[in-house]
Amino acid sequence: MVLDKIKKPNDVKMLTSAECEQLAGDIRQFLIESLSETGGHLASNLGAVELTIALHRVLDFPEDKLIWDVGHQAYTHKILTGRKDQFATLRKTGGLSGFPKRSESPCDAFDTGHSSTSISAGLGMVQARDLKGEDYSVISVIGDGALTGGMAYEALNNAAELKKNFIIILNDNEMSITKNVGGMSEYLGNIRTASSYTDLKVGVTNALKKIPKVGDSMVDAIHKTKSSIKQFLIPGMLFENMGLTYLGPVDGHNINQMVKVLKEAKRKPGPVLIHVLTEKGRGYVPAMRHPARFHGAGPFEIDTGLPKSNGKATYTDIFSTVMRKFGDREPDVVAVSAAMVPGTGLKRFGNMFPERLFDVGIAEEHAVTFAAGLALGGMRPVVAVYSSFLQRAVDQILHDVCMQNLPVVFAVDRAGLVGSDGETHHGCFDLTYLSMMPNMTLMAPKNKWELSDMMKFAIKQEGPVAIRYPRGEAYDGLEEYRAPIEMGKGEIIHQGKKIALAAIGSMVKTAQEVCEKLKESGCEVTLVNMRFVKPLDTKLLDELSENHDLVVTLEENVKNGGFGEKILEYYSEKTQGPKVRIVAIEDHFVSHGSVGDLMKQQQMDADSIVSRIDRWKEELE
Ligand SMILES: Cc1ncc(C[n+]2csc(CCOP(=O)(O)OP(=O)(O)O)c2C)c(N)n1
Repeated sequence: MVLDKIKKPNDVKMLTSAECEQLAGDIRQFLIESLSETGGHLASNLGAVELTIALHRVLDFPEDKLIWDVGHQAYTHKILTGRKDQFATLRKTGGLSGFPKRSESPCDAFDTGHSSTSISAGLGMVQARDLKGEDYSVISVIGDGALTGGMAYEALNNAAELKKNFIIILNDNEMSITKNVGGMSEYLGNIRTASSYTDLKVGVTNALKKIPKVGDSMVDAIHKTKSSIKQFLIPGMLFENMGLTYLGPVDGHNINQMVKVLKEAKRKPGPVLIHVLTEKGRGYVPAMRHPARFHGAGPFEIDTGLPKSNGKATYTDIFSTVMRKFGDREPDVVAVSAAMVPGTGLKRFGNMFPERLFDVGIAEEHAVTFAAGLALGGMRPVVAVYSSFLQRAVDQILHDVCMQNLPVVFAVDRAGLVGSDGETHHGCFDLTYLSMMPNMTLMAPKNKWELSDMMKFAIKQEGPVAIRYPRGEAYDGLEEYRAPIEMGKGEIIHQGKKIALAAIGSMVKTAQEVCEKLKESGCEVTLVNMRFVKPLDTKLLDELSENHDLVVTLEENVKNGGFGEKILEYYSEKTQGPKVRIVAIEDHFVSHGSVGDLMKQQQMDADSIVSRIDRWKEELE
């Protein structure tokens, strides 16, 4: 195998062109086999194999800086920089990250995970390089999906202004996670179509040039006009008009062609955009047929492409079912997604009510303000976004929704620790950033029934409401606790004394385990499901203070500004009250791994919490 010759960065430069072709095949085989065991972003990586090889033929690592947008397509880069042997640990606790990490390799120039940052980061490096008088290449690779994100345009605008040597590669596979959306995507589609006439265009230009005396000036004139003929002759006019040199479109599976264009781009002064056409899932039929399913896949059977395990209903499934019911019964309900229709469970709603689902692209900020407009127009928008991506839209939630007290429901999926995607994707800040906003109502369900009940409650409110729920299997315990949802009211699940566990959302299940363990050791403990982070059930907190010395709060969120701190603050204003101890994520970023392992690391699993409570009890005695 040619792949065996690749041991360290830059080894790929020693190969012949023919060996590079074989290397691409070897890497594909390796990725399919390895990811069938570990799971990972298969389809995007299969599409970027030749592109990455070409980049590694031209660039020197670690001197040159290569920035991968989102970073989910950087597996070949990891392989070519000596990390192949760690792939069995991909996305596992203590193992290789699924995204670029500067801490993992000096060849990873910038940590990514959230979309559309690569051009900004690259441009910053370019500017720093020139200020320091240094000499290296900076290349940002951005997908057509990531190019739907606003930051990418802000950065392109700035790149055109700064006029620095900078290469941007647009990896265009016509797909975001699902089919890409929007006007830019359509524009790129037109270039693709026009490019099938490349030979004809060259022919036309050459023919014009041959016309004696006027030929050359005619070609020049066409270049200077804004006519559609120009688009026919020069694709990428939009980028050219902005001040970037456009090269392409280039076949993203032809290594030699890409090497040639990359070398040309390095020679050109100013910012250059290379438009590369690739195919998502290339080389593995199930991924080519179902690129969305293989965007971020769990372990799968290689022969069939089917997942190795089929779990129980997830919170996303429950949300999906409720939305379908809303679709039938509530004609004003509309749904907004930022490029995550299948992931957030909106696919079925979209199939049934296509005119009421809006996929706005990877544009969380726009999604939220767009929803504000929908609400003002009399609709009942539900914005379904992953917790970590909603961070992008903090100001839009605050300024455009909360300040005007608009009835927008935020379905905040993947809240808490998400596991293998790691620190860029953990949704552990939302309780903090959502609870600080005036007018916001903030809830988290303890189990699958409560999510459904909370959704029905939320859609009836006259102001903004956020419901946050975790990734994965929905808890189906505590079914008998289904008192109607009332604004700002929690529920007592088990009445004890002295110690109370006040839990929110996913931590109610953990608190239930803690409660059982404490009861076994003879401790009479109270278990409360708070339901609301905002407004807090202060009446219930007052009741707890009457016969409890210690209130332990439990949340899957950072401690800073979270649920526990709110309870602590509430009691701190009383002359007398129980001691409060907070179980939450401390002031650090949490890496990737299984959720179980990560919860242990954070001392947030039931056993660790029991030990902590034992210590806290001793401190109080
Ligand atoms: C801010 C943000 N929102 C959503 C996502 C989820 N996400 C990851 S990759 C992706 C699609 C990216 O499409 P593209 O850039 O074309 O890359 P491809 O996978 O097609 O190679 C999305 C929506 C994200 N990473 N960041």
